[in-house]
Amino acid sequence: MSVPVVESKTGATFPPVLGDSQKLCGIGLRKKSVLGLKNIDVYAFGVYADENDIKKCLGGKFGKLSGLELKGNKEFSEDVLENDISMTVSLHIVYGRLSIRSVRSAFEESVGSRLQKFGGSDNKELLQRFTSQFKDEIKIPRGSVINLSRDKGYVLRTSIDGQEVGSIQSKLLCRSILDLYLGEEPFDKQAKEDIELNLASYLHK
Ligand code: DAO
Ligand code: DAO
Ligand code: DAO
Repeated sequence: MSVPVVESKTGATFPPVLGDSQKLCGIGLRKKSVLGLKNIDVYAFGVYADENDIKKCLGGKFGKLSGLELKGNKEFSEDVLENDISMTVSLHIVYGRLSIRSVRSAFEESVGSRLQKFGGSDNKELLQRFTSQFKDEIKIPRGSVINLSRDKGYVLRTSIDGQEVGSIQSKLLCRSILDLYLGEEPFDKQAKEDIELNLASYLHK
């Protein structure tokens, strides 16, 4: 993708490249049902990945397969999640009344279930250390951009509107967060397919 991509329902606009090497692979929408009554759009998201990392980490194993053969290939998506590939998920907040309290509880539900799935039972401390950073006075108005980046060495770095708010080295946490978008039960299935197809295309460039 070489021009900004606009998410049609929300108008959120994603630059084609982040930093100097991460390319936009696909966009989607995170919804949440409230009390089983209505679905609210919480944020639009874009997933970015470093093309060179993809080639370096996965080219040997998957480079000979065509895009079609890689589509829906579980091992390929698993390896994208597991390897030391620089990636960013960029969240563009569209819900206008987001409180830190609801971020904290959504996080515990979505990320917490993955921490349990991939890390076993004893991750309460990691989760708590993490959510304790979500201070009540932080404001996340509509239009805020939260970037969650997996840097080299499985460091998860978080920024809000370009201001770094924290970083933590945890392969498990990186994996659990990316799993929300690229795992077996993604927030947006169509987005996951688009992202995987683009990731696969980097192998052949
Ligand atoms: O106002 O109670 C409400 C509904 C809020 C839903 C919030 C979902 C939060 C999703 C996580 C956002 C992460 C930035
Ligand atoms: O959509 O369920 C979800 C969770 C996505 C990850 C949320 C990360 C929120 C980071 C907010 C930082 C505030 C200090
Ligand atoms: O305890 O080592 C530490 C510092 C942890 C900083 C965590 C910052 C969390 C920012 C929110 C990220 C949401 C994915």
